[in-house]
Amino acid sequence: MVRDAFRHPLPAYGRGMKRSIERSLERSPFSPGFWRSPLRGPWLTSVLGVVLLGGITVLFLTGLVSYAAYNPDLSPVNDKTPDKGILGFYLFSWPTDPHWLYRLNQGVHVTLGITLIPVLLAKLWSVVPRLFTLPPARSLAHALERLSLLLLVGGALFEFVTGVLNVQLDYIFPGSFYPLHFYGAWVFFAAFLAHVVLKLPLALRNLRQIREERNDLVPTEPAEPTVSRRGALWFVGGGSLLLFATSVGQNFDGLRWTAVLAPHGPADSGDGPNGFQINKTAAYAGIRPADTGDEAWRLVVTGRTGTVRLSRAELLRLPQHSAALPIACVEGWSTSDQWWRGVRLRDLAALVGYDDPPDVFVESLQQRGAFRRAALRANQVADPRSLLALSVNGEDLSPDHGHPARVIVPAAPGVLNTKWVARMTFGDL
Ligand SMILES: Nc1nc2c(c(=O)[nH]1)N[C@H]1C(S)=C(S)[C@@H](COP(=O)(O)O)O[C@H]1N2
Ligand SMILES: [Mo]
Repeated sequence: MVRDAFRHPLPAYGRGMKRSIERSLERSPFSPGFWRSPLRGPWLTSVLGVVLLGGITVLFLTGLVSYAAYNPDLSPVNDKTPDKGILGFYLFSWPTDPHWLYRLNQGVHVTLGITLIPVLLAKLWSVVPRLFTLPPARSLAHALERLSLLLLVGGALFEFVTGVLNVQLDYIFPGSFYPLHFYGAWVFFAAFLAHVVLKLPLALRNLRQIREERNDLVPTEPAEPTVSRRGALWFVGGGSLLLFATSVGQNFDGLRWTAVLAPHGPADSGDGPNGFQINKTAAYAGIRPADTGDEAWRLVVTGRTGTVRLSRAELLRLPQHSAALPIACVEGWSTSDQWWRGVRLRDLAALVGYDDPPDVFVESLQQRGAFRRAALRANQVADPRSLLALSVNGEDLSPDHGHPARVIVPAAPGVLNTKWVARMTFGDL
């Protein structure tokens, strides 16, 4: 009886089951019939792919350059990626010319990254049926290819998400954004390169051909089109343009009000000489007015010949110099040139025994926070435009811009321009 049942499984039940599995497979993303958009096909995927090839290459290069700008091989504080090993092979002494170098580099990196989001999403949408290809791997080569796609897609999403979160949410990963975004970039770019080598010839052929080859992206049962492929491209491009137009303004003082998407957005930093973008306010950084007053505050400068303590009045009696320089933050916002005035860093180095300026380690009054100290390289200290600024645009620094004194260095990332400076230690780092 039991054996009989095995040999003749309940016929009606069995057939019904098979049909219902088939039907649910048809409705599931694993079935080719599930993906019906007539927009999908080699042409759309190729166009988006070629745009990303250019865009992501620029993102990678500006990212590497931005990383070098942090002086990550200057101990002890700048290096957030001490295990970088050979990934730091290309590091170079960040120059001080042209003085808008970091502003341009980072503006391009962040603005382009934001602008490419719709293109990336459209590209992923255009190939999403392949995510559900069955069987998962037909051969070892196919398995390896799919694994590399996992790194590619995962890497892309990871880099875009960490980048956007860092820009929008003010460093929600304290101190760890740099290693995440940096190592992630190498993994992503390696997979990206492999993908380009494998697919670029095909993409170019798809773009040149009048009649495209059918491939697995073309739906087997296409739905009625609701928009042409060109229309879809315009839609993606329009999305990119909108993102671009609502973020690029954060790099220009007069246009900042247009940067409605930018977190620091339309300026809230007030009018007057100190009325330009503020990153962290004095209150946020926990700077107490009692510690910055003329009575309490002293700049402690240490070097070869010992330690010198200077009040603000004494600093003002040293030779004063001016420099027109921007603040340019890693987050992709920057100010136009501001007119800073104060004491040259190299004059402070000379005060403690260095005619030939060495590196300097700068510490602020701030007790906590990632950016309360920074190391500058000798070439940055030596530049005559590098100042310990006491005033800006003809007025004393405001508390939020770093009163009583702040560092300003040409072409350097904003984070190296330490505010509320308390101590400077000159010497090779
Ligand atoms: N002490 C201290 N200095 C600091 C910071 C900080 O948080 N604390 N932020 C840095 C960063 S990330 C930037 S972009 C600039 C911004 O300067 P601003 O607020 O005057 O525009 O200050 C830098 N100096
Ligand atoms: Mo910054």
